[in-house]
Amino acid sequence: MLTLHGFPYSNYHNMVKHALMEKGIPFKENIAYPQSPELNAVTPIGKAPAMTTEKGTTLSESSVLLDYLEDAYPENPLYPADADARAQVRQLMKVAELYMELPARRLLPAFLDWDVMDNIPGLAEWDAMMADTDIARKVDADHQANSADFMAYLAGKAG
Ligand SMILES: N[C@@H](CCC(=O)N[C@@H](CS)C(=O)NCC(=O)O)C(=O)O
Repeated sequence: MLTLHGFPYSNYHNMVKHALMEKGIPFKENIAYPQSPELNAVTPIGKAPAMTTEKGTTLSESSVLLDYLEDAYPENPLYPADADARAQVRQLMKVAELYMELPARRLLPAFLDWDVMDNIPGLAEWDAMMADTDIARKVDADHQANSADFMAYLAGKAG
């Protein structure tokens, strides 16, 4: 059985876990924290999540894991069938990762100091934008859940 390695409060871990659950793929969850011996044993960079496939291959990077699940388990697709629409979903995933999650992640230390948070201009507008998790559906004609939904939604949760 496929194993997902990571920890429950990781947004990246949860992107992949949501995809596994939505697609109905049986999996084991191995709770492992960044840079721990358990995680370092299955991924060269020690970040969560990582995955051990049914063939025993170890993989890391959440977008790679999402693509792998779609390729290996095509039932209950999380990407549209049309190549252009698929590219648009992947575009949203990339935008969510590079320009939403990674900048938002820099704010995490500020959670330790609420005065800092109160003084960040535009934070309320950012939160409102991130609450609109339907962004991926706007380019997905069949209005089914897709991998960009999970990536955009959980990128928002990280901030
Ligand atoms: N680009 C990676 C990022 C994963 C990542 O940063 N995971 C965090 C946990 S949410 C982590 O392991 N951080 C510890 C570290 O960077 O050493 C992915 O998409 O999987």
